[in-house]
Amino acid sequence: MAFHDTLVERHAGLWRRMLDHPFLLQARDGALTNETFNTWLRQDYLFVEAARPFLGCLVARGPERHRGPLGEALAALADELELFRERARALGVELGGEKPGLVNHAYVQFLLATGFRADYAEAFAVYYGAERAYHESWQVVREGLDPESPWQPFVENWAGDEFASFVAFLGEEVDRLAADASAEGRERMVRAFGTTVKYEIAFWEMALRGPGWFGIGALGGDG
Ligand code: MP5
Repeated sequence: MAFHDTLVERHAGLWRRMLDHPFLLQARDGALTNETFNTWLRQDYLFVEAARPFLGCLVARGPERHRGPLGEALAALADELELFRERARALGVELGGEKPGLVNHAYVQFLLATGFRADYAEAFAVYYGAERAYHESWQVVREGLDPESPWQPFVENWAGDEFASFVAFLGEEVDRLAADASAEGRERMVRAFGTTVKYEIAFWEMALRGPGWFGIGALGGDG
């Protein structure tokens, strides 16, 4: 088995839990409320904005062969943020008026700490985890979402063929990095991937429960 699939296999229970998350199943089945979707929308907009330096860090730290493709992915985040703004306008949602919830804040801190301080291979495994997670999660939604739904552009963004090719490329590069890593280095990649999947589950859960901070509620937020 290729190492990129071993990453999922080693966390098969968590991966299944993520793909079976009620947010995704309800979105697929037409049972998700607009309010819950809009919570995800507002929080994920902040997440993508704040996570950009993580990818910038990979561009700077990675091997020369990653500079082009990851540089393009970084530039493409500007279009993705525009997609969020355009959809928010269409849905009558205000972006930027909300602070990052605890899960969002923690996930971003994890990305930045990993990007700046962990082995490059470990940080790359985290990036792969987040991108593959979104690819497969939105594929679940695609199975049942009405193609006319205002949420459909997000399905196309992450479940479509172009993103599938990018995730496949990342998988091949994960394999190359793993082949060059020590046994301990590969274990660090496995563990970091698992932490990423946990954050992905927590992020869907946050959309359902609300973006507050424990004990502080909506008064929370970053700063
Ligand atoms: C992604 C995302 C995908 N937007 N949000 C979360 C919580 N996880 C993964 O990353 P990208 O850079 O938007 O494709």
